[in-house]
Amino acid sequence: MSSLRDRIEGLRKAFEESARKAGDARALEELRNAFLGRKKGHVTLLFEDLKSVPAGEKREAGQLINELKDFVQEWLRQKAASGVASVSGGGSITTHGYKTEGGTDLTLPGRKRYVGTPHPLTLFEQEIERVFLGMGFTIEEGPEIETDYYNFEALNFPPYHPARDKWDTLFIKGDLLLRTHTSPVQVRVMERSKPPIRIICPGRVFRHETPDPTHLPMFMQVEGLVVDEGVTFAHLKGTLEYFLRALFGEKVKVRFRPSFFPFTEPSAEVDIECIVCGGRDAACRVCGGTGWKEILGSGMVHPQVLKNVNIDPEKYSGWAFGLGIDRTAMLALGIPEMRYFYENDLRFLRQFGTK
Ligand code: FA5
Repeated sequence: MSSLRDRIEGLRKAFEESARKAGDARALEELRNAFLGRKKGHVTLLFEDLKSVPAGEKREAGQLINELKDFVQEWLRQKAASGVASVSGGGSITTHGYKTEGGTDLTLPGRKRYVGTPHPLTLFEQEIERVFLGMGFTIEEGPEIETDYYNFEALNFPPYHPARDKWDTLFIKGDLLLRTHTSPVQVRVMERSKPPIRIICPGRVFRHETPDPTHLPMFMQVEGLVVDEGVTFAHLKGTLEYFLRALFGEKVKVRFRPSFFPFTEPSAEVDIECIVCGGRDAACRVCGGTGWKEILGSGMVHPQVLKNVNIDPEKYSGWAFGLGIDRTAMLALGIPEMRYFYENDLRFLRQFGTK
């Protein structure tokens, strides 16, 4: 027993001496292996030798070995906690004693990395496109910076016409302006193609507007245009009702209301039931308590517009619509504020698409 006691005392001194010299994480790790290593560590071997200690002395011997083990472990723990463990270059040890690469603590929980997803308005626009592509429409685009001619004049707004006031325009310079609607794309497409025409044109539009829950100075529209022989208002109504049912479900309540646009005659605006309050909140900031919200303007293409692009109005007729994507999306998704779409708050955006 006394020889075992001497051995333990000798090992403690040897550990203290080596520990004083151990200046970095690698040396500490070596020390740990030398004393606590699972096969040949000094302390491990002492436990092996315990098997041959006479039964009467086993308890005391085991206690002495455990004290040495605790001493070594506690010393290493304190050293690691004091920062030596984070010494860089190759492996290091953590406070838990796990070997790591380049100072990384493998025992810490992982960091969640978020994968980017399309913006909810992009997803909604794709949904709209899917329905119209299914009906044989094709997709066209036009410039966001337009001339007065395409944004107004070709659409039957003569200069100084009072209807221009409805589209509060952001002018750039001279004849150039930020398009106030996607209708100029109708004109560009009709100029370069012959009927039959069946297109939609999604894009950004700009107006000098004060933002509120359902109005923004920059928003998205999708234009639709059909020109062919024998096209009637019934086609317009049937197509838009089919489209809105595909988007909102079979039970959606929709109403057509007479309206005025210089480039369509007759014209109608389409309202959808207020999905935010269901018409039950007199103070609803989305529908103002009416229970309805306008989502699009539409009508039969004015004969003057067809003449402007050299399409014979005696032979051909057409219908068109312009839908607010942001406003329709807010109703479809039950969002009470259109501004949420543009605030880039990840807590809002992560609710859409794949997480
Ligand atoms: C137009 O812009 C016409 N060009 C629509 C049209 C096209 C009529 C083809 C006939 C034929 P209006 O200004 O009403 O019309 O806008 C159409 C839709 O855009 C609105 O119903 C609404 O959904 C959306 N919208 C209008 N102003 C804003 C705004 N400030 N913020 C967000 N959405 C808006």
